[in-house]
Amino acid sequence: MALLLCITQWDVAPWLDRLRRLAPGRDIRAWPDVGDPADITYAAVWKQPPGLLASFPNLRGIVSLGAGVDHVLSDATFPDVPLGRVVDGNLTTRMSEWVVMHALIHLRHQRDYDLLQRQKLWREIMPSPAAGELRVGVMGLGVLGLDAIRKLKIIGFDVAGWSRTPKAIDGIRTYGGDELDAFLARTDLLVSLLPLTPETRGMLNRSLFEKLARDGVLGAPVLMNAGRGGLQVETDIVACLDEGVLRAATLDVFETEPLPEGSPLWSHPAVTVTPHNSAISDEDAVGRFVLRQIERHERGLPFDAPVDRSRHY
Ligand code: NDP
Ligand code: OXD
Repeated sequence: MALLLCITQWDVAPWLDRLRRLAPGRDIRAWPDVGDPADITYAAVWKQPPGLLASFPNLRGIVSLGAGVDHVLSDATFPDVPLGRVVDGNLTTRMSEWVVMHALIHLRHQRDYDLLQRQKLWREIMPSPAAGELRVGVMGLGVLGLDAIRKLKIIGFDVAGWSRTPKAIDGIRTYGGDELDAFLARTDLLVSLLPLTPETRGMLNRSLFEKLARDGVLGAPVLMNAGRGGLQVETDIVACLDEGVLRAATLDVFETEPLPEGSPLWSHPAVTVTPHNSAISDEDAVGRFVLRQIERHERGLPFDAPVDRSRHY
């Protein structure tokens, strides 16, 4: 009965230390030092090598070390065992901080003021709308989208949300899956907090950007994406920025990560890049969460945040 930590692209050592400290009595191993594959009953994973999980004959459950699971489910040989994902209050709060901060940066022209400061120019940028004049649309009303939209609303933004199934949120206009065009037509600043699934892949593209509101207070619509890079078509983003279809883009996630040195997004004057850290994880909290999921499963209980594999999220 062993828990395998299978992490690529992050340093596994601190995770292993942390989990062993939190659960000293448990047999915890770190890939590639698996030992006998028959010992592995649970796996906690971030971008596992394809085929690896299928090689454990006694595997009973898998927990993604992130909130997203596209990195886990992209493995065609993914075994038929329960899959859980991270839902953590700290992670959710961090994401909302990122969303609110960047929405305010756009509202208050902060990137333009940074430029003026470097030129020692004392100048006001007008018009300077209030939050209530900017129509923010949040795509994805799950754990992250719901928290972000409520916090945007508290700041005073004119918010609305869109999700696959319709939602009723007190005081907030919401749109269901088939109402995407109406949602886009009232949106000046689009925030994507969607998972990457076969349905959402590539949907942040030119045809969607062209449906955003053209009469907003910022002059042209703004895109913010912290969902997954696979949602966006980066050549369309750059072309739409250059043509004025979009005014600006703030991106935390990219088609290829780390963002390649040659990407035009790095130096585009209307693009803000953050390195997939909008929702910084508290590793202790995530470690405790993962161990709690395994304890629950051992007691015959479902994971706290089970993934529906037919929906891919
Ligand atoms: P949830 O599963 O709680 O919510 C997903 C939301 O997206 C739901 O509202 C769901 O609709 C909606 N959705 C899914 N598919 C569609 C679709 N085809 N059309 C319309 N709406 C759709 O996820 P979280 O909020 O916890 O996380 C969202 C994503 O954020 C993660 O999957 C991950 O990719 C990303 N993420 C990024 C991080 C970062 O650091 N950049 C950190 C953490 C997460 P419905 O409500 O109807 O089910
Ligand atoms: C996640 C992430 O899915 O950090 O949690 O992207």
